[in-house]
Amino acid sequence: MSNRTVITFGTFDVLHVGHVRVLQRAAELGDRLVVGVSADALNITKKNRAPVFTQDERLEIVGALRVVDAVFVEESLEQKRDYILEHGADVLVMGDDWKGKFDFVSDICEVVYLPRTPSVSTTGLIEHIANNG
Ligand code: C2G
Repeated sequence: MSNRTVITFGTFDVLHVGHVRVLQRAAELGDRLVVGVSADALNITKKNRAPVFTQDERLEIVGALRVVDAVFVEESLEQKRDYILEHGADVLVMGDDWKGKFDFVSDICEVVYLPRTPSVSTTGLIEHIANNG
């Protein structure tokens, strides 16, 4: 019997329907979904701003979703290979804004890029809330 583990990564700050859909579609590609939630420090280097919700809060929110079996902190983008091996992942799933970026692990697992949900983003939500508050 196959037991496919799917792994995906993200900040998942100000959780929205685009996040939920990518997680649902990732979960459908296997039997178990493990999610690396990016550390606050990683976000500050990557996006030059701290997330609205702390990494502990984001881990708690993502971990509470029915399709998610386990969560862990993603400390750095370069450690993808270690995380894949550590969690025994067979498939890495990312939204297609990352297309091609993680092909370097395709020797140890399948790499799948899923289409992003249009017209919704954490940045857009933050701006919307700031302008309409
Ligand atoms: N996503 C999506 N549709 C949107 C917004 C996001 O499908 N409208 C997907 C992204 O493509 C990604 C996941 O939701 O697969 C998480 O998105 P972010 O929280 O923006 O994650 P990011 O900051 O890109 O971090 O190692 C990878 C990084 O940690 C990814």
